[in-house]
Amino acid sequence: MRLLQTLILLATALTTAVAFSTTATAAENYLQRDEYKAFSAKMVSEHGFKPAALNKLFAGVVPQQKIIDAMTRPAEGLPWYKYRPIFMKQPRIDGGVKFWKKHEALLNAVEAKYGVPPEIIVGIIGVETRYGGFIGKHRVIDAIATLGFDYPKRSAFFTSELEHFLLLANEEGFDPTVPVGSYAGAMGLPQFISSSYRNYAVDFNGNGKRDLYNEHADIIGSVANYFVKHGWETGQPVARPARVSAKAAKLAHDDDRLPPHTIQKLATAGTTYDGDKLPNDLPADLLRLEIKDGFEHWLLLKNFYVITRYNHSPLYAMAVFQLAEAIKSERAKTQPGQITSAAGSNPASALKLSRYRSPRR
Ligand SMILES: [Ca+2]
Repeated sequence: MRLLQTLILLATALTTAVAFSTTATAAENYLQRDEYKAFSAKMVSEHGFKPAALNKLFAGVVPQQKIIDAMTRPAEGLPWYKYRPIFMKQPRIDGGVKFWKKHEALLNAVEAKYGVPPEIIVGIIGVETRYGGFIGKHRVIDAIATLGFDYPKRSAFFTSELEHFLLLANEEGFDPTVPVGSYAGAMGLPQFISSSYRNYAVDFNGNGKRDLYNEHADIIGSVANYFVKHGWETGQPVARPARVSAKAAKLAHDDDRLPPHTIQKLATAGTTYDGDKLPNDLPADLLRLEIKDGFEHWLLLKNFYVITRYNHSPLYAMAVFQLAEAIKSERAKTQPGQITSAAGSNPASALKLSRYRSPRR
């Protein structure tokens, strides 16, 4: 299966390469550009790449205006009440239950090793790629070269990602013209960018390579390892629905940050929250999300911040959390008597999932 997929991808890449050779002119690709020349010189001097091989590779890489366009209008710019329905749909919840069932043994083995509960891993993969249903359509090399060389705002970051990508291709033994991914060059089912792939992906099935496209052991294990390396606290909650006084509302924010307050401080200011009482000295924060007729508030714990290390938008992290809870709740309906993992979430918010699925207020 993998060989077939590789052959198909390779065939696609070859077709594309032929198209490039007939349509891309020297003026269109990057070979004469100073940005490329500096990058190439670095790859040669620091990593021993051959100039001729780099030129051959980049002869088929042309700037992609559609990638720059996509960068300038991310979904995370939407208000919460428009962002949430993108992910909280019944097919995506059902898909998560199905994915969990199919990979249950792996999810359990990964939780035993890393302490990250299945629903969070399934939630991430569900938000990122609908469990592999859509992994992106851009060649990774086109995406990160375009953003590195033609998007000045993030040029340093994406030029570094391009460097990581070529090193990754060498380390994992793949052809750098083959992988496809998001407009920002994120790869595989968990959508790892190149530096994350190199730093946090794991070979969980021990076959000697880290494959985030085809090997579910590596895919699931890598998401968990990413969370652990960014401070996931096993068994701790993520977030709770909250109600706030006018005074507490002033402590709420809408960007990503480590919890600067404590449960006690927020309670004293007039915050109440669903679920069992949390320790007074636990670091906590308040998130404010825009709904149609105002704002809703959430109590956040450290693990919510850890989810924002995957994508810095609190909207993203909340979508992952709510999808995870919805999947866990849906799955519980078909698993009578089974004790589901309580780590990273709480029974109270699971019980409130009917509210999550109700039409917008
Ligand atoms: Ca592997």
